[in-house]
Amino acid sequence: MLRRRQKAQMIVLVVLACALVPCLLYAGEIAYSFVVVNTYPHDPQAFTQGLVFHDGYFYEGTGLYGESSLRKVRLDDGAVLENVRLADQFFGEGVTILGESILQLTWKEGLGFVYDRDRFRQIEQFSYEGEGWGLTTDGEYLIMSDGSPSLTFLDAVSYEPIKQIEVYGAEGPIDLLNELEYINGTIFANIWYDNRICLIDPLMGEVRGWIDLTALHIREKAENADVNVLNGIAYDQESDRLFVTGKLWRHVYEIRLEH
Ligand SMILES: [Ca+2]
Repeated sequence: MLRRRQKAQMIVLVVLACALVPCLLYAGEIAYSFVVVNTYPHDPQAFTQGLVFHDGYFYEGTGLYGESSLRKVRLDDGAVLENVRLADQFFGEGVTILGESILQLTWKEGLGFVYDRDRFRQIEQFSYEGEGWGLTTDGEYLIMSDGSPSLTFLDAVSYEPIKQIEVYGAEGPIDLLNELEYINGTIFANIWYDNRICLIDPLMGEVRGWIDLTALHIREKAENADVNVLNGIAYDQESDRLFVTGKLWRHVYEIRLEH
């Protein structure tokens, strides 16, 4: 009888602890609002899987088998200045720039492509385990997502995995992490089929905040009923400009965060 009572008390304690701990640990998550600063044209045929900004241009990776590409895109009018088509058996995914190289993942093919940034030509390939989704860099490592709550840090020379972090917030593990952008010490991540961008501590994987971009998705949907999900985050380090778009969206939005 005593044993049963102790057991019941323990269950109550565990339940209380489970209820309280998330509040204590994750009270720091910030809900950011945003304002649209500028709107730019985006190719509505571009199934955006990777987006990065460098020196006045977007470098955009698009997906789908038979349609995947790497593009150099002009900001002001969305003109595609360079376009490398991937072979039909590759589904293009995340894109980032490190030094003079552009790197692009593929979804289930386990193969990454390295391009010379200026000549826009493929110069190297590398292999990795699992699926490729988003890709970014902290300037030292490549950081990739694979559709799970894990982010894998790869050596930038050998492409070997160095470490992995699990992204976790008040909602628990954050699954389906997609396109990425490392911005001033925080990883910004799209989440597949979610209108929110998740802000992540790159050291331990804790969620620092959220940006709810539902209003932009509604705006795109009003123009094109077939529009796909929010996906694509790029940052202009020189001018502190944050850009977002989506798959088949007609616009890239420059947004400013507020909270
Ligand atoms: Ca990005």
